[in-house]
Amino acid sequence: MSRELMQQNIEKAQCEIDSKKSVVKNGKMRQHYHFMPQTGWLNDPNGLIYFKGKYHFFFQHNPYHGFWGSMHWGHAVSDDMLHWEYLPLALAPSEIYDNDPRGGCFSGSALEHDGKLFLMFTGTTNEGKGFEQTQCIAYSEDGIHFEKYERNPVLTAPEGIPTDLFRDPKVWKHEDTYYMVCGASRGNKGQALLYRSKDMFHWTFFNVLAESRGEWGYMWECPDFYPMGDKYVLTFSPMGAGEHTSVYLVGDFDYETGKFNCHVTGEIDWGFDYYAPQSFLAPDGRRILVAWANGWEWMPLWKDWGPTYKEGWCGSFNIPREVRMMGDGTLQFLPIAEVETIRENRKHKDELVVTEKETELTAGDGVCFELKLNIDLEKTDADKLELVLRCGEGKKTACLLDFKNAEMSVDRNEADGWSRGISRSVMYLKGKKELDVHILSDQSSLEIFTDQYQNNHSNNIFAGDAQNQLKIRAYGGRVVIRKFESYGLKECFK
Ligand code: DQQ
Repeated sequence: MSRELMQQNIEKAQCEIDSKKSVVKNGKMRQHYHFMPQTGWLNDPNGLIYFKGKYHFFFQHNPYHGFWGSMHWGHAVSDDMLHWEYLPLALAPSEIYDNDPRGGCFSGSALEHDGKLFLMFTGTTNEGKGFEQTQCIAYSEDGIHFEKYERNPVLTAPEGIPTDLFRDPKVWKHEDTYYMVCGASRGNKGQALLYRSKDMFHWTFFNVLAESRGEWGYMWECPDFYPMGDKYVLTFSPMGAGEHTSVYLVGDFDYETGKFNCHVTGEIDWGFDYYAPQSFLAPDGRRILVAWANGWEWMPLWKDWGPTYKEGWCGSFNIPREVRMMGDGTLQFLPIAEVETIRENRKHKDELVVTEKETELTAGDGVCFELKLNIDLEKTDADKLELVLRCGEGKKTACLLDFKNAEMSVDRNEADGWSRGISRSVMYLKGKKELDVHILSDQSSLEIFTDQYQNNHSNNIFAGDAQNQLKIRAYGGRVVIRKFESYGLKECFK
């Protein structure tokens, strides 16, 4: 019976999607090469996996409205993480443990086991005692149609952890044991709890992998844990940690004791729109990281989720990134190389000297484009470089690289009459001879990567097609750009 109920709920949602998807497709604000829903709301990436020859992305989804509510898992497959085929929804609320309208099937992960695809998710319900979050399982033979495990939930909140702050299981297998890291809160401090299991159905608490001492907030959402070389990386999105939306810790992990000794910390992205990242392994061994390009109302600089709900959708993923580790244990986050396959219309210059006079550049159609600069810091004597992006009709987004103070900022206060805020970060310029800048612009987003992909700003802006100019100028001297390259980027949304 319960299997049928989920199926009915999926079919109902599917009809809704089919009836509205052409409106979204014809919308003016929809993305062109970033992953987004066919209709409705999308937030966290879930269950990312390469399974039976395809990339599978699942996502937190409300198929009914461009606002959060009643969480389903959407599902799509791809060969390149850019062109997607949407599949039937994978999970819909249907059970006593996941059927609250302000709950549903919350975030989680995927694992292949015995040729089947297993999803581990958080069921969120409210039986009158407040929200209760428990960890649950669903599985599929074909990777398309899922069935919830009849003995769900497989894990409930331990003593001392509020039942509404225990969620987002990330599972993996090491040797003959399964492990799971779960986000939690204890005594108002965020925690990543580590569990282990011999069969994925019976779990025992192993250790607290890491916890906030106050600096990283009161609750950790969407933790992830994976090896890189001989180190381990823990990432999470802290609630109540100011402007820090996605944090990474690098350290040593011991499977005997379950102890993680972290000695490097960093920020994945400084922008307003980068949250709940989850990683997975591509078949060629790359560690790929995908996040939700938006944020929550409790964030200090949050304004709202943007105007796209008017076109029947809300939410996209940031461009998938490859994670690499530097010699000092810090991490780099590079847009996936697959982006090169959708490039067109290359423009390049081997040397470009930027003065205080504003110069216009060209990049694709000025809306969907990629820009790469390599700044020669030794020949540059200016204090600052300004890149004026998506400019036109009196609007613009300004990216300022302040060499003197080693600071970077992205100002979207004049971007579109809707967005606001200035995202800021430091740059690591000491002893550097050059500075790289890489920009990806899509219809409603700007992602700016600098400092060897260690200093990144992802911001949504809702700029119209007439905002297609790109300008550059220096302040207090000249900036020498050793290499300038730009491309248009082709349409990928089906
Ligand atoms: N979004 C999900 C939760 C998660 C939060 C609910 C993070 O599972 O903690 O949609 O954005």
